[in-house]
Amino acid sequence: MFTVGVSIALLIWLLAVALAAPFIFGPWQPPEAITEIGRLIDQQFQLTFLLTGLIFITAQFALGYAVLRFGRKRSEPASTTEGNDRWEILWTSAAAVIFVGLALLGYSVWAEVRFDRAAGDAPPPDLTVEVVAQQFVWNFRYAGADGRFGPTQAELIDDSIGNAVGVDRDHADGADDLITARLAVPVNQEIELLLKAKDVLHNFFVPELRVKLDTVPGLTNRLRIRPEAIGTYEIACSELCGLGHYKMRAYLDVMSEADYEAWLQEQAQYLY
Ligand SMILES: [Cu+2]
Repeated sequence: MFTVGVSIALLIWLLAVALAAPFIFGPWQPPEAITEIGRLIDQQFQLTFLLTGLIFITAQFALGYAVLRFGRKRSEPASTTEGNDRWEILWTSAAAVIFVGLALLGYSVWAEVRFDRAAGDAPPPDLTVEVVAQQFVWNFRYAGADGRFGPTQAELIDDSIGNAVGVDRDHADGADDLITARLAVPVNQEIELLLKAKDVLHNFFVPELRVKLDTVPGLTNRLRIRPEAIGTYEIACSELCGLGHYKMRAYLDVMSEADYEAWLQEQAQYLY
């Protein structure tokens, strides 16, 4: 016959296993990472999941055990406990060490993405593309054959003729700038993305790259990527940016060098 104590302990254990199972058996894994940084982030993620998962399971089983062990029999009088200082100190400091340790480990991965590669220490990029977000479209600008982005002016912005970023076509640097709807890049090259926004906050998110960074009006956020697998990947806006947010997406095409060159030439035909 199950007592209330046994039923509660079993319920706690069952809930703990049911909550942990999807993470252990992994029906919700992210898509495979296509960058070295992506794999570093995955390792960090898995370590965090493993440690916090073990702690979660241990704590829930201990809780169920405590219910069983210290549950009051109806015939006994109620009693109180003062707790155990030694155990309190032990698990509080263990939790502090684990969480601070994870944060320090994660910091080095984060710094690799945000500082070492995005800032001045990084080698010059093989290609720089400007990513300009607006409600509810992504625009990509390539510097063209001269390798220089032309100046932009707000008055020149005209979506109806495809000049979504307001590039000055009369300027020598701006005459050959390409503005495209897809982000094409050659595989295995160092790509620098300059993230900008025309109106509100948006967020550049490509799950396979494991990068997610806000585009902020008035700021240029830099992001370095080096995709290693040819393919097409979805770019989603990951910041609620207005009524059309749900349909704000574009595609990242990682191509062979030859395909990329051909794509660039094809796009240049549509230059106005
Ligand atoms: Cu958006």
